[in-house]
Amino acid sequence: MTFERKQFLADVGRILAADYATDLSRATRKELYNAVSKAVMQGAYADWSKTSAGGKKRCGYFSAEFLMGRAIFNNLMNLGILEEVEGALASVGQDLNAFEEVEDAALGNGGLGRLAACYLESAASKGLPLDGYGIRYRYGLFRQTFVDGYQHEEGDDWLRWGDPWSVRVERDAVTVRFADLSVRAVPYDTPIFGYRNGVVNTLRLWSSEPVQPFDFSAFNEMKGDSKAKENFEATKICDVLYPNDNTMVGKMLRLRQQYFMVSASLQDIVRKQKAAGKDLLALDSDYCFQLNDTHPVIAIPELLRILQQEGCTFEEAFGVCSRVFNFTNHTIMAEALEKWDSLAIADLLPDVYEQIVGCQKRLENEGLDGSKFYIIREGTVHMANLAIYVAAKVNGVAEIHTNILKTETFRDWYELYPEKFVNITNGITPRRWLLLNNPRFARLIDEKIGTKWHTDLKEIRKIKPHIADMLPSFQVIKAENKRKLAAYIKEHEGVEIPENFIFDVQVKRLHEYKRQMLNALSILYFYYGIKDGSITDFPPTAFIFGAKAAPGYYMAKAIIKFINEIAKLVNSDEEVAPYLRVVFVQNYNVSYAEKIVCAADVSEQISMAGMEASGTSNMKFMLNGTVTLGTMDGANVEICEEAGAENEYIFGATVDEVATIKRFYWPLEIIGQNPALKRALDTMIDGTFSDEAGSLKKLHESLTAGHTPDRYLVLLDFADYVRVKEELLRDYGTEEFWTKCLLNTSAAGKFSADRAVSEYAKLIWHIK
Ligand code: 26Q
Repeated sequence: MTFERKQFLADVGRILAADYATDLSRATRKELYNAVSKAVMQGAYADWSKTSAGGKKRCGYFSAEFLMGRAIFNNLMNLGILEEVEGALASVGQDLNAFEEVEDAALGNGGLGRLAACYLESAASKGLPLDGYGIRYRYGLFRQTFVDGYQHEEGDDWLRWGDPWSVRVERDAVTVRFADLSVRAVPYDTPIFGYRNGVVNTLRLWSSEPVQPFDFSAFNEMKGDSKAKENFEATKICDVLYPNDNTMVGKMLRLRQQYFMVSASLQDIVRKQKAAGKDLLALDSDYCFQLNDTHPVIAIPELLRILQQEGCTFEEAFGVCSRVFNFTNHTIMAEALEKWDSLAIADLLPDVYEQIVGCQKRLENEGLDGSKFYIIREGTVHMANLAIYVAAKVNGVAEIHTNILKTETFRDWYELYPEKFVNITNGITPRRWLLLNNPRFARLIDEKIGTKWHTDLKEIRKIKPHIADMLPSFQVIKAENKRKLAAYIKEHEGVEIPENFIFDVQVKRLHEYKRQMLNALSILYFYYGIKDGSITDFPPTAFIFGAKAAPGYYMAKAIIKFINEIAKLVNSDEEVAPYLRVVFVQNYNVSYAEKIVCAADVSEQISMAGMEASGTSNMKFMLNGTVTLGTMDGANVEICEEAGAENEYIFGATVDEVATIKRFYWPLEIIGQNPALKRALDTMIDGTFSDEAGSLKKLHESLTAGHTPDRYLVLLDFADYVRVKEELLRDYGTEEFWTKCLLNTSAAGKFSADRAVSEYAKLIWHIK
């Protein structure tokens, strides 16, 4: 996009006048943000219509979540006009950085949703024809605050001021039919700008509306108000993102959401194919679809239904589906694998259910062992099995995860269809996660090796011979990033973190398997150790947490309360003040992550081995020059391979050890042998912390009592964790330590989302 300052400011002025009857000198921040964004959109429109014009095979990324974060800075950077716009605004006395207060688009929970966002950006930057399809939730992920240490949730009213980055495409609206209700699906398109290559792909999010905008029969006193109710139900479908991560909640409205987005997307695409006079049986020469976990898997029976409605036989339609659909699994947690009550689907979507039955029958007709291979069993539909049976390719998201899928979770299916299973290790976009969030570090790298790494992250290994040179500047940059983060935390959380402290960070969704508890207990261990003199010369460390808990996840919320209580205890104790600080930041989101990732000294990736499919924050920290304190889980394993295990801090039971230990695990023995651990645990029940609600007591029980105490082996790994953590903290600040940091950056090439989408394109999508 070429940039002309005068023209740009004139455009902004025109939009301000038209939309808000105001001008550049009087506009509020929100008005100015909307006008600047719209001016950019209009400027890029020609490229957008050019790219989406078609002509080559495209992939649709079907996902219930797209965690895009803030659009403006990324878009301006990718269009190559960040400095120009900043300058133009400065020339009229306005500050681009004021847009830092613009809220994130938080239409996702965590890793899976952010991965979708990174892949869209990377695909556009690689010139790959990938478009996102999802739901335009009226409310995104809840906003989190803490009240007396407890999480409180508020609605995320992200559309209050409109969304200047999307356009409503009325002409592509379709009708989605449920047994009890028909709704209109209207798409809103958001441009996805490639990094300085003129490519613009599309994120298409569907919004639900009543088929009949207003029904005057409501005024007919002879009739009931059933239509009015129906209109209300129609808008409700897109009301809110379900705030769950790695757990499934079997709510009918969630099923409606899933069907709504895939039905709308497929109807839209089939209609266009027909209008272009294409043979629907050859749909796979123009399209393929990636199913982001099981959430959009109902697309399979929906396409079967549509194709038969268009005159295909079941077998023909099945053939098309087996060529266009692919499935990514993001979790081995049993509670996240979607299962739906057959009756629920049959009631809500009878024609779709019929197709699922068709798949089950087809599978039975193949003479497969029904105890191993089923889609419907005992009145339950297993969405992952449906996906694996039909899809062309099934992939896990890190080597270790794909191996677990092959040997455990989906072992029987893997033995049946070995050629279907592939691994594509996750990746992150280096534009948002280094160029944008850590510009000074990016410039330091540019100075040494040029800018090729911006679009080919493997190049970053070339900094290796320059590491010694880079150390002083790197330390200055990190210190500056830490200062900025500390100031932000001071302002937003009211906690002071001295800048000479080590910043030890764990940010991710709150889940028992991610073991924030392990981190929390280690802090208590250090705290009491410093107080009783058994730990001396402790390196001053700030433990920084960020995490949202699913509102219905009792234990996760209890862990937040526990950590907030620890923070209160530690931060108000003058004796330990020179050594310890604890802060749990509120409302952790993409924009907070951008500030935190560039300022961290330690990246905590401490899940129980075998539980974290991949993790992606581990990659973000690594790229920004942070060592990993972690278990051999998810992508940590590959991080060790790339950077050398000697440059990370690894502890704990491995997947194989976990499997054997779990069979005879008895945590009380461990507690008995470790008085310091016992003291840390006792704080949950001995009155150290206020616990009127009894949640800390329940936490204590989850670790020590019941049928399966300590399911995630927190106590088993505790001693090793503390040992390695102390070793890390004591290494901090040495030349050797800083060298490790930069070796991590230099080895992060593999974890580019550019590499990941290229693999998808080549191995799965067959697009260029
Ligand atoms: C399912 C049904 C009903 C309601 C909610 C859900 C639901 C929603 C979100 C289930 C799971 C999720 C999210 C899962 C997720 O984010 N998984 C993470 O995916 C990342 C990207 O691959 C991995 O890096 C992480 O390891 C994995 O935890």
